[in-house]
Amino acid sequence: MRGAHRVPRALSSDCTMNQPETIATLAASVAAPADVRHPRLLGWVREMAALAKPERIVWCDGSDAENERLVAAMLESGTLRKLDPVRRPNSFLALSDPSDVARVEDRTFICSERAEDAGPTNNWRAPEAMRATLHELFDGAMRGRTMYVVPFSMGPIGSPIAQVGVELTDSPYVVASMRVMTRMGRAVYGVLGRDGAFVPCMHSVGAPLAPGQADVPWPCAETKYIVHFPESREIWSYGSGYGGNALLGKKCLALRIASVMGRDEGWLAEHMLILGVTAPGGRKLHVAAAFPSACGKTNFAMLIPPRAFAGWKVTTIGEDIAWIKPGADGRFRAINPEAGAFGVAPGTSYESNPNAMEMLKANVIFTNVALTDDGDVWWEGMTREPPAHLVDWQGRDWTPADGKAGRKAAHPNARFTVSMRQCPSIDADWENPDGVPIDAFVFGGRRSDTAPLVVEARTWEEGVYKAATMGSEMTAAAAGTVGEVRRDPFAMLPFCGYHVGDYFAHWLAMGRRVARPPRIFAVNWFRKDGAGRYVWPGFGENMRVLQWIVGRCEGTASAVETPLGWMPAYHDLVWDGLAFAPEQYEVVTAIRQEEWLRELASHDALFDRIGARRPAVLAHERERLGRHLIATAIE
Ligand code: SAT
Ligand code: MN
Repeated sequence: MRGAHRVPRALSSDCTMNQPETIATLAASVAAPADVRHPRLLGWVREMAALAKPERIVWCDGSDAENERLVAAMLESGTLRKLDPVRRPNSFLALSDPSDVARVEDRTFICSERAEDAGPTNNWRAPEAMRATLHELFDGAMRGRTMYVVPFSMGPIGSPIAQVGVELTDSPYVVASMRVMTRMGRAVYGVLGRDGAFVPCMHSVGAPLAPGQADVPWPCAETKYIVHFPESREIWSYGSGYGGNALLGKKCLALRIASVMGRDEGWLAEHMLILGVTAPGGRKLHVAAAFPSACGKTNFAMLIPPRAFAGWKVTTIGEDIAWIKPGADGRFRAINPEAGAFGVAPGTSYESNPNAMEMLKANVIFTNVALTDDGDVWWEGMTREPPAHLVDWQGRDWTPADGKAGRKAAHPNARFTVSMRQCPSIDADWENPDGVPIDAFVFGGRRSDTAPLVVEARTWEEGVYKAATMGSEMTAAAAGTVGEVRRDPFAMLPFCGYHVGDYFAHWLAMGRRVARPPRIFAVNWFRKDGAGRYVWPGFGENMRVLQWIVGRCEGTASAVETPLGWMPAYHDLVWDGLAFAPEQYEVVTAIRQEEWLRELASHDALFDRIGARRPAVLAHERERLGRHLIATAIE
């Protein structure tokens, strides 16, 4: 495998003898900038350097000059190629090792002190044993490489809701990406002061270099570990340089560790986009919506209303993660802890998401998309006709004939990394440290059948049940079987850092913590007809559903009661400018008894897995739903 060379142990200890690496020289090389005055941070960096044995240490300041140096080095090493400066100014393409293209959920661990606190949906290892494994893996892991100290803030720097992390990494690609995805740089050292709290995040691609050994463009290791210690709030990641495996502020800190903080401190860390929506002459509402990875969150967050919705405005606060806290006004307030988007490129086009396309015009790091002959990027779905020739994500020639034969030019989980600031629909309040008040929660999966276009829960408890039992067909965002339905509670299955039964209980309790809890809706844009075609047009047309949700929150939209909750009748949605017949509406909204009996059996299997920590309220909701479905003659 390209890039996965591990230095044999014997050789690596020889290197130690050739390169005198005494504690004294190490300590000298740890010398931190004057504004780092935090003994615990210094001690940790020193300890990690002694373990991983990098050749040098760089304390990152987040400056343009530093970024330019990193980029220059990555152009030199082949990690990045520069795209055409006119077509795609200041933008770069990285092609990963073909073995390192997505999150590795089966290599992701929650090492709580007790196994039962990780729960049945997480991989657990005893912390002691895991620490021993990690120490062995990280011993000398950074030999021949630079260890970067990357200080970052999730949330605006210095804001009371922000959390600080420090990532140590031997990947310059990770440093450049963290600079886009988080508030990274010198100001964070100031926030830390002498004793500020931070989450230590240790990362190595796991590919040490022997003296004279040539590097590869995308170093990584066959063995991968993405490890969280929830009690001590630590993250260790080994062997991957890709996305959520390596940019540790995102899924590892802002979801897995933050979900534990939220449980302990009375808030929520969620896999949700946040958007603002304003009707002509109306009040501005805010919606937080959870979908599994690669189910169109970025598209929904940046939705452009269709022509018939003149005067409606949708603005973007976040597109992947929300931190939600009870506010003094009796409402939930949400912030986006991230500063950038790490979005799925394939399928993104001027038809599906014009805002994203505008956002991607300059200053982007693309990963695993295809390269055009004129130095620009392309991916499946960007244009109707593919270019006549491309270099694919593995660096091979590609023509439309290859596409017809089923070979993708871009990897299905190819990504763009870009600052949220460049998003044309960015909300004026997106960095407001008080967050925005949430009016509605929306939960959605990718389902060809069973789940209707939209349904509103009658109560908070019914909404929590819907979110807890969400299912979705798997996408390429994680290694696994694409297309298979899996239960993905709250779209948090791979991201909840503790027992999922306790997480449900936490949600139930949080609904009682605010005087005005948001309404809860479940949506499904992905229903198919008998011929396997998507029926709902999706994208901007989702505005029609969003409008109904706004109307429900405002008390103006009507609905019919179904066994699942409140649903819009055909005439409750606005159809101006879209030819969508009642028969098509029937296909996307039908509640079929036989599908729902199968669905309930699958809910039961989930709850069986959860065991005794399933809140009794959800058992009660399950019974009620079963009764409703059987009592109502449907089909
Ligand atoms: O976890 S990643 O950030 O790589 C992508 C995702 O799953 O949404
Ligand atoms: Mn995500």
